[in-house]
Amino acid sequence: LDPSSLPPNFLFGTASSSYQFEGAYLSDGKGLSNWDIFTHTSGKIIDGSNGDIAVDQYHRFLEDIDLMETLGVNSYRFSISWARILPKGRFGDINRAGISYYNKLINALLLKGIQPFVTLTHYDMPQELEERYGGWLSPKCQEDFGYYVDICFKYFGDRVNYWVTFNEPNLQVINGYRTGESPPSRCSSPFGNCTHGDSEKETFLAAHNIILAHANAVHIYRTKYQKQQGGSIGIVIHCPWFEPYSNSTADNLATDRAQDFLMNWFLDPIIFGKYPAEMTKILGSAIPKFSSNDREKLNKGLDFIGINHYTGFYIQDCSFVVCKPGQGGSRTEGLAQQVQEKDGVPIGKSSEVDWIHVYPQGMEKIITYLKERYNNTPMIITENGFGQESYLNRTIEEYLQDRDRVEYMSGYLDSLMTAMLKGADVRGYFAWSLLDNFEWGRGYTRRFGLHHVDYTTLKRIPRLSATWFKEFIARYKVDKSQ
Ligand code: GCO
Repeated sequence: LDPSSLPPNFLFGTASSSYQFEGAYLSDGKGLSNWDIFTHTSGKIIDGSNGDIAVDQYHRFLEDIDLMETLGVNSYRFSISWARILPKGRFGDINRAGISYYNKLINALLLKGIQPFVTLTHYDMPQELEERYGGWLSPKCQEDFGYYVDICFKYFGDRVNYWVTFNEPNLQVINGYRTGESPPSRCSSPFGNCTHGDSEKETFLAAHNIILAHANAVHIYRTKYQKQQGGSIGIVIHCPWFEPYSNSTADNLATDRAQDFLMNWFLDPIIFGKYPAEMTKILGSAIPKFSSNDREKLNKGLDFIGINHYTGFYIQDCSFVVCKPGQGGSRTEGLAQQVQEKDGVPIGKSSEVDWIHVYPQGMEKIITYLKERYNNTPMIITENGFGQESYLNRTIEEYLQDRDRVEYMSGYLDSLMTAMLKGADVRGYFAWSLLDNFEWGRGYTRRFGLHHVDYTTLKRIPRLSATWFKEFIARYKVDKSQ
């Protein structure tokens, strides 16, 4: 493992998101977001918790930046809370205190030589927009998003070199409109307490509106700001690695479909102006169409691909096995089932988190796949990380000795560097996450931090992995300064 193979100006950072970190959910004029409403609805979050306080980064950002300085990172990925800037979306005023908070955060980062890497929305939106017209189901949201991002570019863009429009919109729409695990909590089958909806259509409609909102945001940035501000703009996609279950043609084709129905679904339109052929063929009228005007805007609609990569799955074709809907087994999921075991053997070492198996080869494979499909468009690993489950009831000391996380990160970084040595254009790596934080439906039961958070005092304590990451970055720096 030799970080010296990484190019100069490689971004090293940790990632976070506003709802998972900030807290201060009613402070200084912030409006309510769809996540505020969702977590305050009973039965949605496993431990009954919410992000009202989260890890209180809103009040503790200076302390957190000190932790980053100690790590030696040169970038911080965070998201802006849309409802903190526009409490009622475009149907109300700009919240000056919100602007001032992000200005303080950005300036404090820059003072320590840490580049802000800004996600414009990480799953959250003002609740007002959900209520007025059903959020992303309405094309009107494209204009709302345009209005919002223009404000962000205008107020912060002079100091921000990296913008991400959406975080994992592929998971956002699946969780919001198919499984109901996220707001607006609509789902196909009435299990749990989600609202029954026509998820076969809604998932693709919401995705379509998000793709067009992305294109519109990029258009605004490119025409009004990019030249003078000089930054770049991209999108972050949830990208696990899919490995064919067997070497049969059927499983290979199913794997292609699984990739289409999860990642290329967003990346193909943004880069090539159209949905993957296989999706259009299988879905017919269930997937909306792009007009020629849309296609124009979509053409090469990003400067980099943000990759959130954690794990790998095997993919099985559904003609020969009984597939489970929700894991790829339905028509709208491409009839390609995701499983993590073959003949009882998991794809990689199991971790405490059910969906994460440690499969470091997946990092090189996914990067190489995207490099080939998208002509080596610059890529940035915007998230990679390892979780601990709190039901195992450890002592703090035990949580701090996170050897498994160190092993995970070093394996994945190794695999990343191998892909780069073979020519992949990767520009950065962000670990999820700086601190333990609010893990969506899992509340505070799952810990992803390089630093442990004591939830009674909110004290941050570095884990072994923080020290390890710090030493890794230091080796890179020494080499680059020679
Ligand atoms: C995302 C992720 C993060 C999670 C992380 C660990 O969408 O970017 O959901 O917010 O906390 O992936 O599961």
